[in-house]
Amino acid sequence: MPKILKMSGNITFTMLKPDAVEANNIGPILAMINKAGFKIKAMKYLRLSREQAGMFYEVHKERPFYGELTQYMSSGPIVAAILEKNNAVSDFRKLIGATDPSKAEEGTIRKMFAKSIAANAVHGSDSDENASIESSFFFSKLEQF
Ligand code: IDP
Ligand code: MG
Repeated sequence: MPKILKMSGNITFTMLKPDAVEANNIGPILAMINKAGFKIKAMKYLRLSREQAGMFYEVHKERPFYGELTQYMSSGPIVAAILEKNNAVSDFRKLIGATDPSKAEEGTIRKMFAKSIAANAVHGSDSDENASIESSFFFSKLEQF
């Protein structure tokens, strides 16, 4: 592939959130992600501390739901992964659907698996820049394939 086409937009970062893990939905969600054409470049299963969740979501620290969000995201294990595909960020946002599952389209991951606006099954980066920042929060170069 010509370098210019590979330069941006080909990776995104995701987390399968505590509600998805607790409900035994890791397998079904990963199957949807693979079926949609995303390749897994890195993956780990871990539990964030409250402080680590706070660091990850630092951009939201002034939002009213920040406390609830960081408590929730540290309430149980998650799966973190880097995904690769052309137009990864926007294609993945389409696959997961709206933040509020009651507003998510039919067939999206959040429509199918999310419990609420906070416990909404999956995270997806909102820009190429954040995909890169979020990926390196969880994974060293040695852990990316
Ligand atoms: P996104 O995950 O669709 O990008 P953001 O606005 O970036 O949505 O919010 C980050 C996360 O914060 C959401 O995925 C959700 O878990 C949580 N969140 C967003 N809005 C609310 C809310 O109004 N109440 C509780 N939690 C929320
Ligand atoms: Mg976001």
